[in-house]
Amino acid sequence: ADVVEDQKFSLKEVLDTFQSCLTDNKEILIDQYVAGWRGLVRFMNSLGTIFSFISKDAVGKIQIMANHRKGGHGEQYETVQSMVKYELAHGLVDLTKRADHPESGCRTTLRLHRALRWLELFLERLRTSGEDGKTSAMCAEAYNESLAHHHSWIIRKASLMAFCALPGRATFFEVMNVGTPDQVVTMLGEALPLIAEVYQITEELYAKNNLLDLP
Ligand code: 1PX
Repeated sequence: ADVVEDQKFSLKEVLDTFQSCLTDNKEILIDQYVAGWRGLVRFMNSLGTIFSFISKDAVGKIQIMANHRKGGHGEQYETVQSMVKYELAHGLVDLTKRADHPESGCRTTLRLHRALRWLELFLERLRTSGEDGKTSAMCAEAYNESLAHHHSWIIRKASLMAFCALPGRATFFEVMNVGTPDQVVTMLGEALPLIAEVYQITEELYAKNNLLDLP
């Protein structure tokens, strides 16, 4: 059964899920956003156990968001916009230091949001890379331009080490299960603008509400 599931898994479906989180009036649906992350984590897990420390943290954050949705105030967590409004109005966010709300939706989403920027930069490099492009270098560059700014020295070291275990571009494209390298490049070209838009909308919302440095 596992083999069959693995065969069906395609990165295109995952990126489609991300795109579906954007509503007509540019709100971001948390269920779809979280589902997108679930799919990415599944993809990452298929690349090897060396990524499990990353996967563990991501799954924890995905779970926190799913719990908010399932909780008594779940409807307030329908979109990132409604979540920000609700949590700020009710003092549910630690704004300057970690205190009573270490699992606020706002700070948890901010972590995923920063990782989304890494994803955007990494996929853009993959898309424009040549046949002999080195995935580990692309991944490290994308990381250093984004998430690394928010990580401690030890996490940065561990992450850069893990990236070295990434398969080469050809294998990586195969694992995506999208088709030929040309089809992967086309798919990425279609998906990236929407990922960038989701990122941009969240970034502006967080900037407007002074939430970009939540502890
Ligand atoms: C075709 C490309 C698809 C690749 C899919 C890969 C999906 C990766 C999902 C990664 C999600 C990472 C979330 C990290 C959130 C975070 O920054 N957490 C840190 C801060 O949290 P805190 O609660 O303490 O404030 C936390 O310290 C993180 C710990 C784990 C290390 C995170 C390293 C992130 C590197 C992301 C690159 C993944 C590379 C996978 C290779 C495919």
